[in-house]
Amino acid sequence: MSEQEIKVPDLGGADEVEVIEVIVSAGDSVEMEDPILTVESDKASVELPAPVAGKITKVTVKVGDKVKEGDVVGMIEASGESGGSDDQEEPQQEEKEEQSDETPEAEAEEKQSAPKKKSGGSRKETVKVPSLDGFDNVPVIEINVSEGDTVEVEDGLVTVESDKATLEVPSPYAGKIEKILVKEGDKLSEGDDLLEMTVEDEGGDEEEEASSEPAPKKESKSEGGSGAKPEKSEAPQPQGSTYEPPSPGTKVHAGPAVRKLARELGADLTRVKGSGPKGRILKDDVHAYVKSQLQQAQQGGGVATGSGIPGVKLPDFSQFGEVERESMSRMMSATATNMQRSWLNVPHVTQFDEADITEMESFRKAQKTAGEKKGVKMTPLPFLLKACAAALAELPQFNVSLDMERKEVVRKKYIHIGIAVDTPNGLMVPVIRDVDQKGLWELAAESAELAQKARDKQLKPAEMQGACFTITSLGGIGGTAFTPIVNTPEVAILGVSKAAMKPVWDGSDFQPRLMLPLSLSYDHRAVNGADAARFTNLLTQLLGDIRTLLL
Ligand code: CAO
Repeated sequence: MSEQEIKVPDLGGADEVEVIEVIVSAGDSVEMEDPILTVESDKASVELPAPVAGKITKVTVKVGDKVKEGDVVGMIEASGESGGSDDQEEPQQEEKEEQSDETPEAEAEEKQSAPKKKSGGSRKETVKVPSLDGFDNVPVIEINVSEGDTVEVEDGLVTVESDKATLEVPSPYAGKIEKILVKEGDKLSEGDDLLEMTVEDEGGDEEEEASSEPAPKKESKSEGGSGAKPEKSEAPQPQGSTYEPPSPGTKVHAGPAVRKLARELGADLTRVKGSGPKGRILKDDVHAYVKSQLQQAQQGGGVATGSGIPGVKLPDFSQFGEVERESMSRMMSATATNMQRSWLNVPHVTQFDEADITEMESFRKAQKTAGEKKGVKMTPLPFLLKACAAALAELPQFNVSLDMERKEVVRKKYIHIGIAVDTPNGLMVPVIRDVDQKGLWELAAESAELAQKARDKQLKPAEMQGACFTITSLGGIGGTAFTPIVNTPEVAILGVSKAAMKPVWDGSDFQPRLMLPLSLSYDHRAVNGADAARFTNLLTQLLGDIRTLLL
């Protein structure tokens, strides 16, 4: 076991490059060639490999540091049989030197394949693979052009990827793609034929197009700041760390290992938010993105997730006045998610009606003394619970849930009803079981007890589960109507507003009647409008003559 320095190898001509990702930490075990760091020049993102298999004992650089060939970036304790450090480093170094020795030849070859001076007209050119930053036999992962396309100098032709870097081969000419000579998966080396082009000559004695400095066009270049010099200026070079995503114009800032991971997991990098320096996408970002997508898909039952609805962009509110921020409570954030899920998944319709509760209210008020004896307050809620239970029994299409994955309707043989309770911590919905089997006093006592438990944060999870339907009453507060959001996977919810005295025509006269506004929101996939009107109709009959609740 011997400790050795990890040095920056030949950087394919770049002088100084920036460390954009530190992949390992002290204590990590690595195999030979496992990536240690990612560095980025204005040409490419490259992962620096472990020179030997072993344990990292020290990392001496951090993100943002500039390094050059020969710099020590850390220490590694070589494991067992992988042998002496020098033996391991040497061949690699030689290999690199061989590659850099080849560079002048490559340059010469590129110059040969660069456009020649012409005095007008067009000519055929075979575009060859330029120097690939020392890489050989690298597979084509993407062909960015089609036959017949017109391209400009520097437009990306194909993307190749070694296990260390992703490189885009730019066009050395402006012209038309005649024939593509490679396909995805082909392995390319410097000098291989790539494609044939018809190149338009602008004529005159102008300089060769390809001799001009390639204009920066990729994110890794435009962000600059690396201080790395272009490898060569004579001919266009492969552009590193680029990937042409499906949506045109979207740029992705990620290293080869991250791209590889994203491809393996099927993640679209254009949708992943980078948390690295300059918004660079890291492996953790890809993992987090995939995890969130899976969670959303599971929670949403595969419906309406990934709907592509653009998020709401927030302005800088402080430009309008003083603001302060506070974290959402867990309950607020859970409610927000539930509301949004329901709103996006359920086609909502709200049916409005009014019930004449004049008699019901006289009866309720007459129970005041009895209530005091029992220690229970009789509010309109128990009557609403009883009426809804009767309506659910009469119109069982409201007592269902939809299983869209299996294309099944789940019919419930029980009647449990949730009641929305306004608490200082947010909205909670305890559930009263078997409402159809309980009397008004029992319902009054149970709803008061559950509402109190909700306010005291004493509800158990089981007390908030299993509802078939929900009642949300704002009657004690005010308002004439509202459009409640269905508490999925239920298919309907009854909103109740404040009862008010109104003149009601009885056929010969206007009579003062206490009218209770009802707002029934329903999932239009499960319930049709006629049934919704029947449901509220039935409620108004039951509440209008509470004797019918006994039938
Ligand atoms: N019209 C007129 N008065 C009404 C009424 C109505 N529809 N509903 C209740 N009232 C009266 C009650 O009779 C009571 O008056 P008295 O004290 O004079 O008898 C008063 O309003 C307060 O009632 P309450 O709210 O204490 O009791 P409740 O059984 O009607 O409601 C509960 C219980 C838990 C539903 C309620 O307290 C609550 O939290 N409501 C808010 C629910 C909510 O926030 N929904 C919105 C969800 S969507 O964001």
